[in-house]
Parts: sequence; structure tokens; C-alpha cells
Amino acid sequence: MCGIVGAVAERNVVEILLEGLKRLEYRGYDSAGVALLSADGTYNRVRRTGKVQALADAITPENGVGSTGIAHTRWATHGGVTENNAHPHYSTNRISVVHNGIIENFQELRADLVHKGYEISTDTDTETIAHTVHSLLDEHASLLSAVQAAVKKFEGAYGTVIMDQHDPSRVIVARSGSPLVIGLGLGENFIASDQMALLPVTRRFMFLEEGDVAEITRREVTVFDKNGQPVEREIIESNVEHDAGDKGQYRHYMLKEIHEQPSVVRNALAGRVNAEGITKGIFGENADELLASVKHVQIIACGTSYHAGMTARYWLEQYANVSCNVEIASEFRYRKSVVHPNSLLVTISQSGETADTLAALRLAQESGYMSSLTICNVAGSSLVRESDMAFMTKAGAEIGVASTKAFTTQLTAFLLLTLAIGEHNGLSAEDKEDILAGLQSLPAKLEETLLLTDGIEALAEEFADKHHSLFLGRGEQYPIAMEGALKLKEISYIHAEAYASGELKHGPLALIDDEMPVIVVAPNNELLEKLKSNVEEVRARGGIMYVFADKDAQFASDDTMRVISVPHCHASIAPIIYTIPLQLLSYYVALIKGTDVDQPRNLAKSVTVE
Ligand code: F1P
Repeated sequence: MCGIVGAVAERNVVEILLEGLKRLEYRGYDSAGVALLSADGTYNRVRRTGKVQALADAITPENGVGSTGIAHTRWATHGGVTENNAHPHYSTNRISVVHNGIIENFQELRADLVHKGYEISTDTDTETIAHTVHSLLDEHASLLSAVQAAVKKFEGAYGTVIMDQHDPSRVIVARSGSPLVIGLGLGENFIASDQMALLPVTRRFMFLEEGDVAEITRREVTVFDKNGQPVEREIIESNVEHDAGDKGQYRHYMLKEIHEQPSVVRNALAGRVNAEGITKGIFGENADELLASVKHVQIIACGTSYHAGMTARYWLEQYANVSCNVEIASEFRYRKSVVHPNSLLVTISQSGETADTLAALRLAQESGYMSSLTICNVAGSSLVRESDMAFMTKAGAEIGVASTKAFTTQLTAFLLLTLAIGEHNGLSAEDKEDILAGLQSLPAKLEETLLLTDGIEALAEEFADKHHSLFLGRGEQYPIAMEGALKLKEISYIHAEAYASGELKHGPLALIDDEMPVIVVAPNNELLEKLKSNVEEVRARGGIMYVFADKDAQFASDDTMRVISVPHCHASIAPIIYTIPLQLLSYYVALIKGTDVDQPRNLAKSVTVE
């Protein structure tokens, strides 16, 4: 969840590190720090609580000098948000460390280190990495072998970069459970937790594998696998846009990403589907044959990605006639589950690094699934590398912590998967036509739906003083209501709950009064009449409703009900279309409330710790 950047160069690296941290700030943003080492041995460490800008403001020509350096933006796990707990941490004027992850046995290590005479000066688990490496320096010939010995003592997850004040020519990096990517330059090399951080300085990357330890000098990168054997890791030329981290004309990344949806969905569909059907092989070389024999799909994900999976279940069962379970990764990984015959495991993740989803994949790989597919947005991420098949959503870099375009491209991917599996499982010609026509029309429909912006901006005023809200939906719009509620709570801090509208009488109706806005997602399908009855139940109890409905659904605005007409669309794509007004609503409510839209409090973009 934290961001890591490091560099070994001839030039002063402070600007490279600060720019890298800014580009990673969306991952964790409660404090930031940098440690710099010069060829003459001069060492500087600067740390600040708050945003990376607070750190940048504290850098001066005197303290901002060093040709080797490590830097970090923090999302606190152990120890409060204080300058003293901010990384880099160090041991006895010698070893500096930045770390992403959790050292689970840090209490044990700490007791041992105190016994050896080390003074513990922070509340963090990370400090134990610095002291442990330091304590091993005497018995080892090099920093590299001391780190190789140290990692054997660590339990938990880490992506860590270690620097020795006695040797400015190198840093040692180690990966277990938290991603690290080495950036290769000319006469200089870099390390980061995400390639985004390094795009201004290189496009050549080497992704470390689980258990790797690497030594990085200006001219050389040497990687050792978990058994300590030297290994070659593939060098990949990145095609991620350099300015992907630019807000352009938009006030927030989230707004930019909401408006990018027509073009990224077009991108996600390009070359993969046409009016006749899907293109062969889009899920991988041998995937078509495999998908033909799938009889059950197990979907695993977290957060917004989980909502995409929940929606997909309706599609896979309704259109493709295969049974489907969807489960939150953190639950799935810690319980025994039964694997159905001919089961396909599908993980969904924007980042491809979510710790629980990755752990669930690893667990499932040993449980008898016929194959694993990941629907993911980040090439080279752990889920992509470790799954049998990968389908890239091609949404481009998503910086806003609250996911928007990643979600709609995930849903798009699931419609393609529904076609691919359904083709061999009795997908009806009528449904196939609706899905294909829906997909063809999707980018234009999304554009049309974005025209609702002005009306929704005005509507948002009515939510700004509310403390609670209820989202209702039925069928495949139920997960869309869940996603709408998640968006609102994430960025506006208004408590929002979603219910399948049939559940209204089973509890939530007790909460209805004129202080509790009820947001209804109303598709124009066979469930409409049922939903209308639910709406009447709310009205009869004095509730104020906001109904997002197809114009043909014949809802009329009155004193207790505001109706927002959503463009008419094919039934298959309705969940994608109805997502848009809910995203806009939460964005404008947050804007009015003045919250930090792109970096909401306590959250982080990539949840790499469980
Ligand atoms: C899952 C997720 C996101 C959410 C936030 C935290 O991430 O819950 O949906 O927007 O960024 O993590 P992922 O597995 O989809 O990357």
C-alpha cells in the first residue's frame, strides 16, 4: 500500500525520488520520507507527515543531495502517523530501509534485537528489518549476503530496499508478497513498487519474482531467486503512457477517469469483438478449448472488483448457463471450500497486486480448479504473471483511489467471457444478439450517459448535509447499487448501504425517514414492477427517493421522488450504463463536501497487505 522508489546513479537523485513518490502517492499518503547518500559518504534523511509536497517543501540544497537514495510514501500499518514512524528507518547510523508490507513476527525479532543491544526508536515493524540486517553484517561478507540471511528470518510480506551508509555504490532489494520492479537506465538503475514511479526515467523494466533478492549498482543488476541462485529475469519494454499520471483539464483524477470511460471501453473491445461474435483466442492461446468445457465459475475479488464479479454472476448464470459463485478474497482464502467439477477460477483486480486476491489465487491453484483466469488492468502484475490466463482490461492507469473506469472495463470483460463460455453452453441467439449489439453500442451509450453530469451536479446539493443513505437495486442492478453505495461512502464519507430491494421489509425499512435519501437503480426489465412496489413502500413511510430509471419506465418526479432519466440501452449493458450516474453523484457530493476526492482519508489504491 506504501510506495517505494530508489535510485543508484551518478547524478543527484533527489528530484527523481520526489517525482516518483508523487506518482505513487495515490497508493498511500499519510507521510513520506527520503534517505540520500553521496559518494563521499554524506547521509541525509528527511521525513514529514502529510502529503509528498510537505516532504518536497522540506528539501533544501543542503539536505537534498545524494546519488544513491531510497524514498517512501506511507500508509500506516504499525505505529501512528508521526514523523518518527515515517520511512526510511535506520539502524545505528548504518542501515536505512524502506518497506511495503507487514513483518508479522516483528515483536519476536524486536525482543531478540533489544537483547543484542539495539535501541528501538519507532513503533513500526519496518525498523526491525534495519536492525536485523545490521546485526548480520559482521558474520557476512557483503550487504547482499546479510540481506539474504535476514529475509530468512522474516515472516509476512515485504518489498524492501536497503542501503548501507558505508557503501553508496549499491542498494539491495528483496521481494516477498509485495511487488517491486527494477528500472534499467544508462549508467544508472532504479527500483520502485510500481513502474508508474519510474516512467520519467526509463521504460525498461524487470519485475522481481516472489523470494527474489537483487543487488543494484549503477551499471549492474544481479538477481537471486528464493534459493539464493543467480537468475535472469525478463526485461520488459513498458508501453504505459508517460503522462498517464496527468490530470489534464480535469479538477480530479476521478473526474478524468469517469470521463475516460467511453474511450477505454472502446479500447477494451477493440479487436476482441464484432457484430458476429468474439474474436478467437482473446483469453489466451488455448483458452477457447478450455472455456468450452467450463461448467462452473468461481470468482474471487475485493472491493469494487468484487462488485464486478457479483454482476458477472447474473450474466454467467442467465446467459451462459454455468453456475457461478462469487466470494470476497479475504473470506475465500481462510475457509475450506468445495471445488465443483470443471471449475474455472477467475480473479478480478485493477492493480493485480491485492494481497488477499493473490493469496486466494495461490491457494486455489492447489485445490483442483481446471484453470485460472485473471481479469486485470496492470500488465506484469503478480496476478497476471501467476494466473494461467490473463485478460487485460486496458483501462489505462487509474489514479483515483475510488475505482471507476477499471470497474466498467471489468464488466465489459465479463460480457466477453459470458459470450466465450455461453457459446458452448446454450447461449440463445437472442441473448447473443443483445450482448453483441449492447457491446457495439456501449462506448456511444456511455458518452450519452455522461451528459447527465449537469443534472447530477445540481442533485448532489441535496445530499451534502445527509449522514446516511440507502441504495436499492434488483437483479444485476443490485451489485450496481452496492458499487454506488461504496463510491459514496469512500469519497464523501456519507454512510451508504446497499440492499437488494426485496430485502427492504426485512430490516432497512425501519430506517426510512426524510433524512435518509434512498437511491434506486431501476432497470426497464421484468423486475421493474416489483421494484415499483418497493418504491411505494418507501414513499408510504415518508422517504425521499432518487430514482435512476429508463425513460420508458414511467416513473414521474413528485414531492417525494426525483426521477433521473437514464438513456435507454440494451438489457445486457444496463449495469454498465447505470454505474455512470452513481459515480457522478458520489463525485459531486464529495466535491460539495470538500473532501479529498482522489485520496480519501484512511484508504489506499493498492491493498498489498491483508
Ligand atoms: C480492490 C480495491 C479497489 C478500490 C481501492 C482498494 O483493488 O478494493 O476496488 O477501489 O482501490 O482496492 P483491486 O484488486 O481491484 O486492485
